[in-house]
Amino acid sequence: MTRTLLLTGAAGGVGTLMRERLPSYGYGLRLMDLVPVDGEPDAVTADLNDEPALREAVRGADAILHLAGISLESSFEKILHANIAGTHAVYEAARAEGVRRVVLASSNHAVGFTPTPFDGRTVAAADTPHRPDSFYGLSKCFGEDLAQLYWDKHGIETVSVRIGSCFPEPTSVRMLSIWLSPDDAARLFHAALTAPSVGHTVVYGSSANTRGWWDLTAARELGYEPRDDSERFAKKLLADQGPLDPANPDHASMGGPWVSDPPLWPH
Ligand code: NAI
Ligand code: 15L
Repeated sequence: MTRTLLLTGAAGGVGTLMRERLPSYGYGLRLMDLVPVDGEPDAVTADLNDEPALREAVRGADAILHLAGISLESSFEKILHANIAGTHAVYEAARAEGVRRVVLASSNHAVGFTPTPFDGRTVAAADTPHRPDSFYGLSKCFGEDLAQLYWDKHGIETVSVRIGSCFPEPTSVRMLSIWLSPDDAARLFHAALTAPSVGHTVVYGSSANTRGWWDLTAARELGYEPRDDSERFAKKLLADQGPLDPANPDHASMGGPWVSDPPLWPH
């Protein structure tokens, strides 16, 4: 049976990659974004904080993949509106409309000040306290805690995915360790949408990277089986950029250069 999935942030980078992939897993996609979605006249064009529009988009959905929001650093006020109030609005709409499963796009920047594991050990989601590296990262911490609240209080289940770098290819040496290929992202989101009894589970979202920093056990327990590895990009990236250096403050934490100079949202 087709499951109706609301995809917020459908016009964005990950949203576009998932629109191309998730239908083959049997989902009927309902799309929403602040801006029109190319070639999708039925998509809902609205702010997450437009309650009637959001309620209508959520109504009848079986689950929500919540990707919408500011995906880089911005002023606290803008982050507050899009990521904090916006994510709260998604959970309120889910509660009001009886949606029982959300997959939440959290980020590695929720824990960006965690030291880079140069010792070769991997970091597990459950062991990592929040150490945001930006207001953006802070909003992802909020999202994870909000998901916990809506599970404990309202029985809405969430998998919070601390996504690494989800792009067609890694573009930095740091990304070799945290790359989530688009195909693996679809595998992971599908596992998160269908695994039984997740309560609120936090997982890291990366491919099976040779240089990976994260223990993917929690994601694998949902049924995720990553198939990609960034290693095929390593030779060129290392030749261009050199290896990560523990003495370089922009390499010393998992958030990379975000700890000192996060990329800014352009709008
Ligand atoms: P993106 O910036 O390409 O897409 C975000 C979309 O959200 C945009 O289309 C934008 O119009 C929409 N949006 C922003 N504010 C909105 C609002 N108030 N109401 C409705 N829609 C709004 O970001 P990307 O790369 O696709 O990321 C998707 C999600 O995954 C984001 O939540 C991001 O923080 C998260 N993430 C992405 C990573 C990546 O590597 N691409 C890594 C970690 C987390
Ligand atoms: C994120 O959370 C951002 O949304 C994405 O644009 C990348 O910068 C990614 O993290 C990353 O750390 O590479």
